[in-house]
Amino acid sequence: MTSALPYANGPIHIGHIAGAYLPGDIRARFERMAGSEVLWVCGSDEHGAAITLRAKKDGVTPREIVDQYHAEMQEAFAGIDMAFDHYSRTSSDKHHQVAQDFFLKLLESGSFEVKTDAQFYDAEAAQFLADRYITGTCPKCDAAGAYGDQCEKCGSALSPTDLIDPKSTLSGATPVLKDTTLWYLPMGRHEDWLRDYIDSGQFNGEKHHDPRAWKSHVNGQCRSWIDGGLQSRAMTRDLDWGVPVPVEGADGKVLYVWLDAPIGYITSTMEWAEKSGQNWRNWWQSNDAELIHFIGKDNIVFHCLIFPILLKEHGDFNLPTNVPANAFMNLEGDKISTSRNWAVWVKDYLSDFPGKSDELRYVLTSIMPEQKDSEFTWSDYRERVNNELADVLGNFINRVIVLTKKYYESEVPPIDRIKWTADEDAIIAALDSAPGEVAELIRRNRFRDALQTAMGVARLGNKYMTEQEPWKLKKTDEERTAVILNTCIQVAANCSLLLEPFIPQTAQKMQAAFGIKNAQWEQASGAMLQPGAVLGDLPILFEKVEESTVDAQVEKLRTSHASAAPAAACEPLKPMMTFDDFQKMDLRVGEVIACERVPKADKLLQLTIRTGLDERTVLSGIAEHFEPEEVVGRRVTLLANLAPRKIRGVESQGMVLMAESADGSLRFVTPEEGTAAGDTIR
Ligand code: B3M
Ligand code: ZN
Repeated sequence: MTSALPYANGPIHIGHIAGAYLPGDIRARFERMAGSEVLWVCGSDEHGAAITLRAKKDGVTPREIVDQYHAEMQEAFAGIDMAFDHYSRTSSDKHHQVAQDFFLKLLESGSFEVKTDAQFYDAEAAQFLADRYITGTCPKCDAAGAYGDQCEKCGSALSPTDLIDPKSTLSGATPVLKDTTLWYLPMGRHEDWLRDYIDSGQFNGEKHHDPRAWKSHVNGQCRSWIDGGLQSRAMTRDLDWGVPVPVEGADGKVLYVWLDAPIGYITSTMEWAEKSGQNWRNWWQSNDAELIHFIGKDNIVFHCLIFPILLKEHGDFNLPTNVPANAFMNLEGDKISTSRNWAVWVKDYLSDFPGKSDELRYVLTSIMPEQKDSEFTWSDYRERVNNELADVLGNFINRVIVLTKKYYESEVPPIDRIKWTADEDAIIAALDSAPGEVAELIRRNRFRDALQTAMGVARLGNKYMTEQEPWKLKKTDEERTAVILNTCIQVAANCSLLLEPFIPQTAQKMQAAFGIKNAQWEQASGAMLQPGAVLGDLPILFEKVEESTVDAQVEKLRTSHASAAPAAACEPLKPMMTFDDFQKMDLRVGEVIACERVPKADKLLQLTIRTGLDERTVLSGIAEHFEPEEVVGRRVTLLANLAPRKIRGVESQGMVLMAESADGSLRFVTPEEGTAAGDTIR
């Protein structure tokens, strides 16, 4: 099993954990308890534009960036108990060697098409530009700041040459197209077998996996990529940071990060195998091994289409049997954003809530974005910790320990079968079925349901104790009291097993008190602790969270977000222009007299504007910010002599000026009261 290699360009936040790491940890912990042969590897992804852009921004080298965050990320993962078998890093010599060998094997087998292509080159920075280093106006929705590979406003996949007025983010200069040699992966060649692999779980004419075990949003995204036609993708880049292309004369060229990073899973396995005297091939090249990738939804194509092509072309590797990608987790009503500092950093959480990693694991698992985006709020965090962990699990376990100590000097009391009732039968039946139910849900990657099923056992025990009221019976019916307490103790012991994959620290404290060593899943049963066994002491498992505590966290989020805003607010100044350039623009006051949505274009509004010269149609990418009725009647600033362009079949004649703030919100540039349609703006 693998979890996505996090880019070593920033700290780990709770969205990362809920997305690609907590699922892997829960599954790995469970399989280890179930006695399966399981290996869970990960590592830092240290190449790619994400790293070099951060280095440029901070004025340091990529090596300094990756060294800092490789260490920080490992610390954060350890702090929240991500129990990887091995955690590697792709800047290591070992990985460079493995990735280069992999590339050469594919080169020899003719997997690539070598093409000389025009690529954008920044003469001032003397560097070819990766897609993310080029920004310009989106040809689809007119939005400024679209990247060479994608417009974040309308989501369109772009190529750098599609951009209008492209600029280099390194120097601001207009890049020039310059020929360079690139090694392309002709993905179109693989369309037929990929379609079988995704749609029917077939590979090499045999059943490979059950496609119904895959999440529908994963299959869906792959299918739409395949149906859209698989374009050839360049697998090398002209950059100086990355795995050098191991070909004579390819100086200054590196492997595309999405070629080298997934191979990082293999390197990580090799390093683990060397460390533990195992044979890595048993995990990647053996017929009875399964390969599961835990990732976020933005990595689906790379893990379900591109990496399988690379593995198949290499010829010796297994392909993934499941890629249960999670969606995204949002935070307090907004997307988590590193650049806007809108995040709960794991490191900060652990210092604000020392010893509370299980509380965070519990909440993140409870709201895990398994099928669709979900939302973390501090009030929800507080409610779940207080009402579920503290009031149900913590309260139940505490009463079991306290009452057993008070009535039986902490010894498990014997059962008198005469006093056994159907109530106990029901509890034991639940204990017999829970382990199988939880196991099945975990293996189907339904971690929320698995956790709630395990917590259901604690809920059942708590309810049973409250209803049976052993503290009342103690005086009048000793034997019945013993039956009830013994049953509660069995429930508590099962909770300590069933909950371990989710909240390992708490579970292990409970197991220690119950004298359970080296807990195995199969130990879960209705008679885990025999009469005479002695229960150890246990402190209160969960402290309640005060409202003021979470209010402070929300306040901290808002202020840290605001503090980040000024830095991010000002986009870099565009290259100088001349007065003549400015003279070419004809800016007018316009009045919006009608406004409607554009069918199938959820970002666009169609405005009808009275300009004093005429009434004209202008399309504007503001549909996510304004309702049509909010726009009608406004005075706007209009660039009136912009060449008309057809967008989504509608001719747009001009552009309405908007001011974009750091948080992405848009506002109109409104001419003052007293101006009228047709007034010239100078
Ligand atoms: N470094 C993470 C991301 O896209 C990316 C995953 C690589 S897994 C091989 O955020
Ligand atoms: Zn766009």
